Amino acid sequence: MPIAFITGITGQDGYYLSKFLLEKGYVVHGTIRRSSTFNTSRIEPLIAKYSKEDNLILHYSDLLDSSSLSTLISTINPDEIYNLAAQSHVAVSFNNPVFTTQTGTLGSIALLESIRSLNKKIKFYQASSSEMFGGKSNEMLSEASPFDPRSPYAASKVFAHNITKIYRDSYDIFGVNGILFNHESPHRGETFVTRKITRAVSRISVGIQSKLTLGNLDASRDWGFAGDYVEGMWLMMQHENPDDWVLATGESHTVKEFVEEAFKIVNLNSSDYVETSEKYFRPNEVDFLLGDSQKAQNELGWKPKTSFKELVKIMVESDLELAKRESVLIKEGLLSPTWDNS
Ligand code: NAP
Ligand code: F7E
Repeated sequence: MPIAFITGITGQDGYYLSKFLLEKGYVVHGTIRRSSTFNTSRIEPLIAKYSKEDNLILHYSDLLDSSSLSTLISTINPDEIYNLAAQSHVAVSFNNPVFTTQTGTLGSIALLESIRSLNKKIKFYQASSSEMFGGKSNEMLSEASPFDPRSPYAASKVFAHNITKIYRDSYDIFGVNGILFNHESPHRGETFVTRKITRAVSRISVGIQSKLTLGNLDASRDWGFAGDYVEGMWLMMQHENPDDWVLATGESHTVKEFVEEAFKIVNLNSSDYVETSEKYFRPNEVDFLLGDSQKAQNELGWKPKTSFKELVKIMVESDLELAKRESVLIKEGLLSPTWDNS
């Protein structure tokens, strides 16, 4: 059975990728961070299903603790490493720039060094990002487009991207960069804009929220479904030669369009509920992102399967179920809504 090692297994992509690999028959090892509360809620169903037979094994680690990563790699000796862990929130990276940079850079170099010294046959996937392009023009972006990072987050991703290439070229290591454009799902963190919108729309629809406060409604993103993108990550690791590939849908929509589509699903008019606040504007904005995934389509046979409208519907419908349960808890006095102030 092939063995995968995933950093950031508790995140959105960690959930979809580990599910995908476990269903393929992999043994999956993942790193979790010690926290005062449980942080494994996304992967609980996978733990219940796969951990009894030791197909899913979790280890405490942190990207800032290179010795723990090296010990794990030498003990597990995986076939494939997926480096998904990061402080992945762009706005937060302006508030926590040092932590974001350390996490975004040290983990990748520590893992690559472990591969170089322990076993150069281990394949390495780096979670690169469309944020690296900067988004100042309306052009379609491909693997050949220049990087122009606009946040500490994006700058750290450029380092990790480059060091992966450097190890690939210098030491003949199978290191790939997946340059992924935004991908969302019902498991998306609730402070990213899509999930913030679908959570709010659902709560407004069941009468437990009154407004939705956002920042820049004109920013435009190429939004796909996370479940489609993890398959692309795996396909990159199965390709004959390591390389860099863009995964994107080839469509860009503004935040305003996402908002309008989400409210349409619950038959409400967004202009009755949406307001903007300076609080959610960033010191530097990525205005427009649109990806060209032709190379991945031609070389990996990868294709995005979920349209923009389907994605919004999947997320709103899933959040409606959560909102209905919250509504019951509020009526029973077991939950106090605080989201109108967030
Ligand atoms: P996410 O939901 O924010 O998950 C991030 C993961 O990293 C979580 O498991 C988190 O652990 C872990 N983590 C954070 N800091 C860490 C540290 N110092 N040491 C160890 N683990 C740490 O992100 P995602 O959406 O799944 O994205 C996965 C990766 O793809 C990230 O590297 C992200 O930057 C990149 N990416 C994402 C997108 C996208 O649209 N989703 C697009 C391009 C690239 P906790 O659960 O304990 O916080
Ligand atoms: O913002 C605007 C905001 O935080 C999208 C990460 O996964 O994708 C993600 O980064 C846009 C921005 O994602 C709010 O200004 C308006 O223009 O959902 P987001 P992101 O910054 O695109 C890339 C590819 C990654 O690699 C990252 O890890 O929406 N926006 N109003 C808002 N954004 C947020 N979060 N909250 C608002 O209220």
